[in-house]
Formats: sequence, structure tokens, C-alpha cells
Amino acid sequence: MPKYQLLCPDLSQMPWQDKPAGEVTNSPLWRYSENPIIDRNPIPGVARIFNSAVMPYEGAYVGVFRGEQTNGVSFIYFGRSQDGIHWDFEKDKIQFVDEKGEPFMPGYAYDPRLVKVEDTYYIMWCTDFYGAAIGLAKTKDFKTFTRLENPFLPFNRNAVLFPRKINGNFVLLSRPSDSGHTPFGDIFLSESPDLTYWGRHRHVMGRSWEWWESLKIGGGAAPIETSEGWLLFYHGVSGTCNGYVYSIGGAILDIDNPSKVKYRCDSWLLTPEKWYEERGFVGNVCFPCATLQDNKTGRIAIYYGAADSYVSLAFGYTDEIIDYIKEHSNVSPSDTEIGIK
Ligand code: BMA
Repeated sequence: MPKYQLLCPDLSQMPWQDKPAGEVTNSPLWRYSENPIIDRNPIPGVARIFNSAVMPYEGAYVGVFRGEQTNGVSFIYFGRSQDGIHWDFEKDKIQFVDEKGEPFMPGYAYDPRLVKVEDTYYIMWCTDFYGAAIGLAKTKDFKTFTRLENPFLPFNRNAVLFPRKINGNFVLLSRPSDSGHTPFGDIFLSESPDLTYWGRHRHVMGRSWEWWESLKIGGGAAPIETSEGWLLFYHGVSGTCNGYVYSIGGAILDIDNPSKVKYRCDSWLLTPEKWYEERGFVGNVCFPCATLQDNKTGRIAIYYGAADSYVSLAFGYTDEIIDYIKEHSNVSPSDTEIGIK
């Protein structure tokens, strides 16, 4: 019986591989031995798929994938999988329409997240709104993708919805930024009753004194509801003399008031170490965008982009991840306050 409960449906057939015996990993996570699961040139005209999100759907899996075309511009592509590991992609990018059914395509789209709230699936991505901003769309059938109004002014990235309303409102994490490669950044939270009007903005957590996340941080996978709070996998960036290094971090947010951080791991949970993370279009990037989890076993699979070139998988048990975050927790006064000034 797991110590901490995952408040999510069973997903006993989710991708999984046991922890390799006798390996020092310095983390409660371990990598899938067959990584990367999506290699280069996965679709005609698309050079790389990375930073992508998946979801269980009708007994199998669907996903929204960042496909960087051979002209260097990213859009979102739709894929299906029977096992969550081997993916079939649609050849054309997702064609978004507006609420009247008219074409409403972004100029570019990258780093999609996919979250189900009630009976609807939402996609959030970084869109072109006179500069980098948050794009938002919804679908119920993965056939029609209806793009909604952009929730925020530019510049902003790394939006991810919570998988249920909290105190009656939709809640979205985001990371205000600049128009370029953003050498700063904290995670904020905003609420909306209708996904059109957003407010009650709160600071959740900032870059920390820990060197691995001292430059900027950004939301990653949709927060996972557990008996201990919202388990958040996010990315933390270190600015080294050789460029940015993106690692995966972990925190636990208060269940009713998620702008309060209960625990925050002072050490990364996964950092670039394998060839497919260190070497690629942009080396030294582990960028989490989605998880799958099973409440019976407490298993979690993390989907992360590797080196802006591949999609990879890491695994862990909820109990071990939460215990590790608690044992290595270092929360600052700005993490634990309500987040408004
Ligand atoms: C960020 C985003 C991510 C990317 C990362 C590293 O600014 O653009 O898509 O993975 O940089 O290049």
C-alpha cells in the first residue's frame, strides 16, 4: 500500500521499467533504457520532436508534440500510441480553428502541455502574440482543436493548467519572460472562472540559491494531485560559462492554496548526463512536459524533451519521489507566502 495517495485514475498499463539494480542515480528517478523514445526526422518535413505532452485516451495514448520543421519553425503535431512509447504522428500540424470554426493558426507554437479538466482537454503552448506568449486551445475528440483567446499579455511561457478547478476556478501556472532567451524567471499562478478573464495573480516560487536552478525556473508537467499536496515537476536552469543547463526539479504545493510551496527539493531530480541529453540541437537540456501515473502502484512516468532533439522517459515511485523532496526540502520565505504584494 503506497504511503502517499495519488488522486488520479488507475493506469496499470502505463509505460514502466523497473529501477536498474545497484546503480547510484543520486535521485529517486531513473531513465528508460531505450531512450530516446522519439528519434530525429520523425515526420516528413519535421527534423526533431521534443518538449511534448501525452495523455491516456480511450484505452491508449494521445499526445501533442513540438515538431520543429526543417525550416526551423515549430508547430504542434498530434500523435497516437498503443503503449505510450511507440508513436504514430499525423503528417500535418494541428489545424486550430476559432470558436466559429474558422482557421486560427498561430505563427509558431512550441512546448505544448496537455491537461484534462472535467470533460475537456486543453493544450497550452508558447505562441506568437507580438512576441512569445501563452496560446490556449481545447478539444473533446482530438479531431477539432478550438483555439481560445490568448490568456496573457506577452511575454510569457511555460503555461500549465492544474487538472481540476480549485476553489471554483481554473488555475494556470506560467512564467513571465522576455522576448529572447530570458535570463530570469519565476513561476506565477493565475485564476479564471471561464478561461477568458484571468486574475488573482500570485507568485508561487522563484529561482533559488541552489546553483542548478539559480538563473530561472518554469512549470513543467501538469501538477499531480496527491495526499501530500500538488506534486510539481518543473525545470530549473543554471547559467554556466558554457551556456544554460536545464534540469528537472520537484516541489509540493498546498492543495487548496497552491501559491504556497510546502516542500521544494534543493537538488535536481534529473540533470543532463546521457548522450541524448547532453548532445543535440541545444545540448544539456532535460525539459519535463507531461507525466502518466497509476494510483494503485504509485508509478510515475515523466516525459521530457532531451537536448531540444528527442523525447525521453524517466520513471519513479510517488512515495520515493515525495520522500526525497521532503528530505531535501529547502523552502524560502517567498516560497511559503501567499504570493501577493
Ligand atoms: C527555452 C524553450 C525550450 C527549450 C529551451 C532550451 O527557452 O525555448 O523550448 O527547450 O529554451 O533551448
